Amino acid sequence: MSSQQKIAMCRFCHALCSLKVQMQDGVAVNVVGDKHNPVYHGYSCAKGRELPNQHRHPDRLLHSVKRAKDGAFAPVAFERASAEIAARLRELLDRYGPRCVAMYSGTHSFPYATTQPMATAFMDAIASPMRFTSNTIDKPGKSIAMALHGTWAAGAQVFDRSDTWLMVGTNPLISKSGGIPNSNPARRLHLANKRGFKLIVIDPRRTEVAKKAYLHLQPRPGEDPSILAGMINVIISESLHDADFVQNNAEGFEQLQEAVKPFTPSYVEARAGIPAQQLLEAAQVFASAKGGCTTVGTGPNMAPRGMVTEYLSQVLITLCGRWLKEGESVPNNGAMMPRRNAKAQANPRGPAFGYGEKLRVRGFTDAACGLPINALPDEILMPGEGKVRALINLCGNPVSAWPDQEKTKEALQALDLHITLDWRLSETARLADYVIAPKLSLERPGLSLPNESLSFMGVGFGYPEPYAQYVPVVQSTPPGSDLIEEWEFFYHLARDMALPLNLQTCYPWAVPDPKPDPVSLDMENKPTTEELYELMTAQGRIPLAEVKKHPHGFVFTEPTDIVAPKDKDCPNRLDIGASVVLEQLGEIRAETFVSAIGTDSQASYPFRLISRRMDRIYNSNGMQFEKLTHRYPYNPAFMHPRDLQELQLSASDIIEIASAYGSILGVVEVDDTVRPGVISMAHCFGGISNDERQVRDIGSNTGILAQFESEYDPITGIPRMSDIPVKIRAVA
Ligand SMILES: Nc1nc2c(c(=O)[nH]1)N[C@H]1C(S)=C(S)[C@@H](COP(=O)(O)OP(=O)(O)OC[C@H]3O[C@@H](n4cnc5c(=O)[nH]c(N)nc54)[C@H](O)[C@@H]3O)O[C@H]1N2
Ligand SMILES: Nc1nc2c(c(=O)[nH]1)N[C@H]1C(S)=C(S)[C@@H](COP(=O)(O)OP(=O)(O)OC[C@H]3O[C@@H](n4cnc5c(=O)[nH]c(N)nc54)[C@H](O)[C@@H]3O)O[C@H]1N2
Ligand code: SF4
Ligand SMILES: [Mo]
Repeated sequence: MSSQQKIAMCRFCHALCSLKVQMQDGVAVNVVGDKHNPVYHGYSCAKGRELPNQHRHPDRLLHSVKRAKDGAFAPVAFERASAEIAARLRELLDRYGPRCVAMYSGTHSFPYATTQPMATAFMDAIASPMRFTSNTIDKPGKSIAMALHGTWAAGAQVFDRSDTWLMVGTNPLISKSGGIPNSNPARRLHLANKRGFKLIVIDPRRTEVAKKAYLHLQPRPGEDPSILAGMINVIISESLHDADFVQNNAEGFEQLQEAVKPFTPSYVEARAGIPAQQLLEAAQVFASAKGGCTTVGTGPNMAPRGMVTEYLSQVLITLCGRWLKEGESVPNNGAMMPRRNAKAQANPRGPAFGYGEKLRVRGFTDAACGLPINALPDEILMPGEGKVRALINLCGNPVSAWPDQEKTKEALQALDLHITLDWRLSETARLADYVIAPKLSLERPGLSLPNESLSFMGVGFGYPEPYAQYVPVVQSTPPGSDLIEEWEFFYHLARDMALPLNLQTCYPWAVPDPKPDPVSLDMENKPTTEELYELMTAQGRIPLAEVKKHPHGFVFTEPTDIVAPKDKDCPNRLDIGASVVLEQLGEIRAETFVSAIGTDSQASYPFRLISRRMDRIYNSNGMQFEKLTHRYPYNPAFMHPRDLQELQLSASDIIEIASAYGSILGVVEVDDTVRPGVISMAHCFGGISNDERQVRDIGSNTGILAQFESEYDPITGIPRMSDIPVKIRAVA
């Protein structure tokens, strides 16, 4: 027996934590966080510690599989699968044109630096515009708001140097999502609080992060646009804003001032169910701080008018001048990404929506958030020219994750060709014609580049310091297996279809200026992952070879860059008065609402179901592990004890939860952190059907309570996935 220690990069989720692995005879047996890592500082979570079990999981696919005529799956050699898929795609493309092949990229296309660029190169090669990602059922309002408002060349202030932050419907201590940087967020918040930091959280639930906040506003869900408009109103009326910054760098101030005027503290109190005094305090604390920004999470994006919430959060940053100014040091001037051209000026604004591909349903077009998933099931189901006939599902699980499970299943079953890339037979993979089996994280090299690129996706994302890490392969694939990295799937497919591949070496959300020319790949001699990593980091400030010298990761602070002054002739301004948003504020003000704290017992749907994440589950990943599900193998319906008492319900009772579109069963859990009138439930549970006999074992799919056609954002298409009006009935 030989034992050894190695460094790994976890890719169970997008946080890319650095781990120390105990090896036994060449196989990982145990992992813990790497204490010597300069940004993760030894952090790991229960999911990450399951990596060794994931690699030897009995349900893991050790080779690709193909559906036979009788519906059963049989193993198929990867190269054979690729050749067969190539032939079928060629046939479809020749007959129906490029639009008949669509791709959906799910969450696990993110952690591997090579996946999305190669997938994009393939879609470019077949000239199909039909590229969808999970972004439009996540935080699509963010990309639209940033396009409307504009971005700042020097970037925003970062968490570790700030003395306040406003987090709206995000819980980064659990989700490792925005607000607090996702490398050991608990440590970063702890250090911040020790130096007197004032965190402000807006969330209908007293979340893990809200418990550590200076101020927690616990409103009715869906009222964030009013709350933020109210805060802006207070800030402007009390002249707490950075008038110089606004004067020199923004436009639309007067229109904004006018539009937020009706959102008085007492109006917001009546509407959102938070004390007016709290709103005043939140505005004053935020605006009078020396520095700090705002981050909006999935909750408000999934509630109605999420784009308005996102936009107003950008406005708060600009109004208070929280973008990096001339002469300040740049916290992250790029590590594996190009050196940031940090100037104290706005970037030129591009279009936010209404361009590119026109979809056949509901008037959708391409937009800053990407093509709306909302349209994809109909694009598959609707006959006629342009119908989507083949789908490549790249590391996603639509059956579990998309709203309206029935329609999603119906669409997937209507495809002529469905390929899923997944390590297991997910609910979606079970409907596929081919399931391509990938290598897992310990079997492939790792790069922190995807996480670094996130800082361009929104304020409060990515690394706040120029950190980089490269991690070599930790263990080899199991004997007898036939596994690939996702990029290899696209490479082989292109080669089998005799197509060239031009690799864009940056992410669509983080295109440097000037944009690098795509690199045409050698289609005779297959590149290695290492060679692709070289290409992806070729424009980086720090060469990959230098990064490789630091196995525990490194923060490349030298040399520090200083924000340069604005160009003399710079015409760009940040827009804080976009009419598409301000018009919606008018519509909101015209709405009737129930001014009651708690449930609206008169309404036919008196409760509101809100979204959340659970610590031990990552969307549809985690349920497969006994160690992660011993407490909750299902998704409980978390409710306030007062509501339960009124309904004469207790913990573990089964209830029916019905929205206007569908109903599911839930298992009651008592939780006094949830606002009365609200039910908090996680998604992606419940398997392939809404089977009442199994609710205590596998839970239920909250996507069934949402629907694509009725209530959705007209630009991003995101359906109402949080703040869903529901009614409850006890089930015997
Ligand atoms: N009701 C409701 N619905 C929601 C949400 C909500 O809050 N409420 N959240 C939404 C959000 S934010 C998102 S992002 C979407 C997620 O939507 P999806 O991305 O479609 O769903 P996931 O479950 O994350 O799917 C990831 C799949 O990748 C597989 N996988 C894991 N590791 C690998 C790997 O290394 N390689 C490959 N090829 N596959 C791998 C997993 O087994 C899983 O099947 O769901 C959305 N749906
Ligand atoms: N452990 C774990 N981590 C994950 C995931 C996971 O499934 N599990 N999923 C990953 C994915 S795909 C994503 S996109 C990120 C998401 O990361 P986050 O956006 O941080 O997601 P949540 O933790 O669900 O936090 C959303 C919060 O919004 C609140 N909320 C719901 N509706 C409203 C509303 O109308 N208004 C306000 N103000 N708040 C509301 C909820 O109570 C919840 O606390 O997390 C990622 N990380
Ligand atoms: S937070 Fe994410 S990356 Fe870090 S150990 Fe947990 S699952 Fe892995
Ligand atoms: Mo997500």
